[in-house]
Amino acid sequence: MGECHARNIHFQIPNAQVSAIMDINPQKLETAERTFGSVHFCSTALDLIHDPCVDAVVIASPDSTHAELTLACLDANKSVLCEKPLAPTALEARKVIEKEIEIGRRLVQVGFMRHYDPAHVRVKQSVEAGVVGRPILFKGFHRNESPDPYTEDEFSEGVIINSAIHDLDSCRWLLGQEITTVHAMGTNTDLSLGANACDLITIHLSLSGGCLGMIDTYVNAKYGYEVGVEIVGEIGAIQTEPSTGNVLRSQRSSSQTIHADWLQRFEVAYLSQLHAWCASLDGATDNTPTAWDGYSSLIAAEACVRSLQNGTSEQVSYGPMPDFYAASN
Ligand code: ISE
Repeated sequence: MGECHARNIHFQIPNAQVSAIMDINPQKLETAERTFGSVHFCSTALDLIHDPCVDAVVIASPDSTHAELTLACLDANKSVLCEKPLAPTALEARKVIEKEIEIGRRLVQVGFMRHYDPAHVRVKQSVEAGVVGRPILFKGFHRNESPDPYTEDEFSEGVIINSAIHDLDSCRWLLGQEITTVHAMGTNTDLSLGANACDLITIHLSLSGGCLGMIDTYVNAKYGYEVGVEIVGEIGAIQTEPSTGNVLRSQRSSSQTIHADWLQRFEVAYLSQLHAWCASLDGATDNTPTAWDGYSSLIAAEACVRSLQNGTSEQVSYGPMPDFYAASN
């Protein structure tokens, strides 16, 4: 992800450039040197954050480091685009919110890039324009070709906190409602992952505006990468269009390619996300996903983890959204 963001910033965004890079992988650093030339190569993330030539920071490090590094950026008074999840736990995400409010300026954007995917944006605009009437059902599907290399013990939690968190965020964002109850179920389709590793997770939800939701996140789909949503309303329904490649006709059949991964599927969204982030650094008013979105999605995701573990429906309770975040929601 870091490489994708760095290339986009350096080569696609006017008035922005990569000035420093930190990566624990020496091979990535060699590639970066060839790609970006004379940037500062920092040996620690903190060195990069405090480097005077750095105005703003993109965090694409392992999930467990996100909150700690975001807080370091806030301490240095630097804006940050942090990949999801904002933190390994909602408790740590709360610290980010408290720090940002204490500073009194929006400095954190969370990498929920679906907010910049044209198909998702069209669905949101249509729903807001009342085209389907009052929304009554959200349906989301999310397929990864193969799972991340989690251990069996942390597998199911990883699927929820790292993958399904996008679906939980989409649901909140597209409907403009908060998730109030979740019920998650999981199954293992591949014993080589360990019998307790749920590579298919379904989540049923209810939302504050009376809408219901159903999500399936299947991280071992083998055929490719796909994400989509449908919103059913009282007088209509709208879906994201299938995002596939050109139609190939051959040997009396026709076929379409399917994306391999999120980098292909969300190529346009990743770039638009950076455009919006950089514009917000220049003072543009923005609607970008906030630390509150990062926190709320983690609260919902943790409720899903509890639900999966206990076989229960779980209440989701965030507490009231601080006024500080109201303007952008
Ligand atoms: C990955 O980390 C992402 O963020 C992708 O957008 C998501 O679709 C995938 O499931 C995650 O593993």
